[in-house]
Amino acid sequence: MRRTTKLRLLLLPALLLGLLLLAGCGGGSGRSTTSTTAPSTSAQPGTTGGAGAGVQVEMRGIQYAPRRLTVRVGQQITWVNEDAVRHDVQSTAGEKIASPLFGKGASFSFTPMQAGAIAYLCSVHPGMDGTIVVTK
Ligand SMILES: [Cu+2]
Repeated sequence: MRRTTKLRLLLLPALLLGLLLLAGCGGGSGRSTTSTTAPSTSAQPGTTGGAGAGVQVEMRGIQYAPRRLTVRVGQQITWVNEDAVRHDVQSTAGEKIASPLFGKGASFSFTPMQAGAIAYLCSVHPGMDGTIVVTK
């Protein structure tokens, strides 16, 4: 008898908790997780070449590579799509970049004219984004 009571005392909170969890799950359905804007991994030396030489960003595997790039004012950046799906380049901060969507093998070029940071993304693929740091 005593044993049963004890067991019930233990079971009841567990049961209630279970119900709460179930209710919580049911109510919150349909919400997709938004892409976490992960702080981009600390600057890797993305800069290549000297004055005037353009730099290339590959669009591969639904990512920009390199994701973070440092260029100089006036240095041309060319995005090349290596994926079978179309991508674009749309800036969200800094100098304005707005490319059309383009498919495999196509490219888009942009030459920054101001120092500063440019954040950009692909309007099609959540989480596909990049940063350009433009130095003088
Ligand atoms: Cu894309």
